[in-house]
Amino acid sequence: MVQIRKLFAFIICVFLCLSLAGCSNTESIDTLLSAPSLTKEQSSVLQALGKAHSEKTTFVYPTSGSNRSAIRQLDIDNDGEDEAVAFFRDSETGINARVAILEPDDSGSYYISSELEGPGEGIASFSLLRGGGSKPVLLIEWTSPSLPFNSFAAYQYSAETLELGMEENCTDLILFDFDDDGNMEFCYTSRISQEDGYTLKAVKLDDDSLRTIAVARLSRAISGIKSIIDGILLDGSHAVFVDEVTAAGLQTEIFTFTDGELKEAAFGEGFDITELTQRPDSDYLTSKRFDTGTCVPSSVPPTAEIVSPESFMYWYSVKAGDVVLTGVSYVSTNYGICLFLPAEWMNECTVRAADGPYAMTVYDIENTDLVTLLVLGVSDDATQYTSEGFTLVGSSAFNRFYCRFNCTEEESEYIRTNFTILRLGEN
Ligand SMILES: [Ca+2]
Ligand SMILES: [Ca+2]
Repeated sequence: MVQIRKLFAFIICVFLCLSLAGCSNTESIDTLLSAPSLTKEQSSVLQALGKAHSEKTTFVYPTSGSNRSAIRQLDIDNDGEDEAVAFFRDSETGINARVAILEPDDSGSYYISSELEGPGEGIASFSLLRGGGSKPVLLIEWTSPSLPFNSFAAYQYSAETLELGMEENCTDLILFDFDDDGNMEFCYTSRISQEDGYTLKAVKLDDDSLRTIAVARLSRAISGIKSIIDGILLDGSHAVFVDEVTAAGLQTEIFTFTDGELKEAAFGEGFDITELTQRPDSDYLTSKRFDTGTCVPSSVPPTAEIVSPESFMYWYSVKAGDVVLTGVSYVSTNYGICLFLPAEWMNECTVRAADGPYAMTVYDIENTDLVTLLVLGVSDDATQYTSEGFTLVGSSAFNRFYCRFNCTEEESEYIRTNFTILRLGEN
């Protein structure tokens, strides 16, 4: 009877959790959601966990990343057969979440072959890294609401034993293939101590073992990390953009991955990328990927000869170690848009808020309007404006954006094709 109650509790849990996990887009969860009932494998995994743990066992769902399922079938020892990986918490044995690996037996039922307690109460994300060797790495980012940072732990599984390899605190962790060999590496920021600040480290699965291949010390002025993202610079090199919290606001440091090292992007043309990216607004984006590469926005103009420097947002990237200007735009964080303008305009143009319903107009030195931006709600009638020559350049969930051009065909084409909807906090 106890066993049945346990299993029943588990099934209630799994249905509750599945209904909460509807936003996931993994194949596994789609299959689970569309299944009329639990599959034989899932029931068997539930039974195995129910036998080994108390009634106070609940599943723990990863809160980010593409794998949001609490049970996932993966071949984590590379033997050609899937194991089940399950995340759960048994509040009778502790508050931290646990990971269990379950193997199918000859009759197709699952049994727990190995399980470990994680260093946190929740799970941010997990992934399976493959290197050149035969042993993949199960990488889990664990969360602890009571701590100012997460931790990650890397596990390998063989001979039915899950072993902990690397474990460290991390404020942020990203996966990307920064040496272009087809296998993912990972990169994370970690706090050394209050006095010694933070580091950025890159780790590669080489053959069967994890190796820290690059370490960079972050600016000593920072008090926290907002986020890290990967990007590609103008010269094609991989870079990590670290958005940092300082007493004065935010700043970004850029590290390039070259010759097996993380190098801080060098200064060029008299610019310091960190100074360029200092900004007080915590909601403002760190960087944005464009066709030409990833750029960081700045209010600092590239020269002193600009007629109206405060009108524009300048986008910088790094080429061969030098900071270079790659774009000029008008940015409206209110509307979440970025209107790129021909770079030569910055020396002779001004951007001004226009009259009436128009969001802004760019004027040349003779006060001729070159382009006017109109913002309408998604349900507003645009007929009047299209008859005045406005054309649609983009739309978001709330607005439609129109431009009226009074410039060359080439210039208007450039503005139309580069019009960008910014989604703050995403890239
Ligand atoms: Ca296997
Ligand atoms: Ca790689």
